Amino acid sequence: MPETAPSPYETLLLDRDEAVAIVRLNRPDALNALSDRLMDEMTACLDALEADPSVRAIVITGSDKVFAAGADIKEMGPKTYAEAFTQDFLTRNWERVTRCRKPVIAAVAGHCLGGGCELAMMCDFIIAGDNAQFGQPEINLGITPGVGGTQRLTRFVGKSKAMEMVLTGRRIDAVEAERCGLVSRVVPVAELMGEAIKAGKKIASLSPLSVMMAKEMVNVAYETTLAEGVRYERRQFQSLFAFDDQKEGMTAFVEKRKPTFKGT
Ligand code: DAK
Repeated sequence: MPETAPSPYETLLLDRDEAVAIVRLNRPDALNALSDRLMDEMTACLDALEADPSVRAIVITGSDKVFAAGADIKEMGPKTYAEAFTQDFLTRNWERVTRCRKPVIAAVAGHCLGGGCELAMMCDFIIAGDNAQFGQPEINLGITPGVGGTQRLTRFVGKSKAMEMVLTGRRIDAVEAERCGLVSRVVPVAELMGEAIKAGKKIASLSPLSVMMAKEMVNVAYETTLAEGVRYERRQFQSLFAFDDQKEGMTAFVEKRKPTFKGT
């Protein structure tokens, strides 16, 4: 069972289950709307988790009913262009999760809208509860997605579905999200955290070196050509033979025992 320590954050709860850190968005009265403070705290929290060698995987989640209903509309509504531009509105603290070198799993139940959907898409993979609803409803507010919703969503689900979601604000349920590749799988909402933590623990039991490299390799697929990506993969793969963990993994297989990875 996760242990809950007193949270150093106002808008996040931080739990631990062995090597898995669980970051829970916690603004229930605002449906976990992603305020500037929340994103500042998310940035600080991820900095701390990355610096802690006992953390091997991170789960970001909300409640059973809402992951996040988007960026905080009440906070951003009154902003002027001059303020948004000079303060670098929302850029400064929104993309920390994309720079995480440790694996980050989004465990999504309920509403996952606007910036909430964009935050989930920044994670390495999404496990959805069967009540999850994904959408980019910004068009209803006279704006557009602003932190990846037109770009990551299009890469995940393809042009036609992304266009429909972005232009009409139509939401998709968990089944449709799995069918179009937005989420890795759907589980009953009561099992969501158990499944996400189990995935985190599996990752935590592996070599942190091959895990970190594998994450980088998959991410390169989104940034480069196929030929360049395959070349990058090959070089990274070859470099794994410099590590003790590769010898340990293969020796353990031959000796029919569980490997003990040391991250060296
Ligand atoms: N912001 C602020 N408050 C919100 C909120 C939000 N996004 N969503 C809900 N709330 C608040 C409601 O105002 C209400 O507060 P009180 O009236 O009780 O004070 C409370 O949460 C409960 O909400 P509802 O009464 O509306 O609850 P319902 O169950 O009836 O409806 C709903 C749930 C999720 C369907 C509905 O709340 C809703 O439609 N919410 C807004 C969804 C939305 O439009 N999301 C997109 C927001 S725009 C960027 C980074 C990020 C972004 C842009 C740029 N950069 C880095 C440049 C992101 C933009 C967005 O996400």
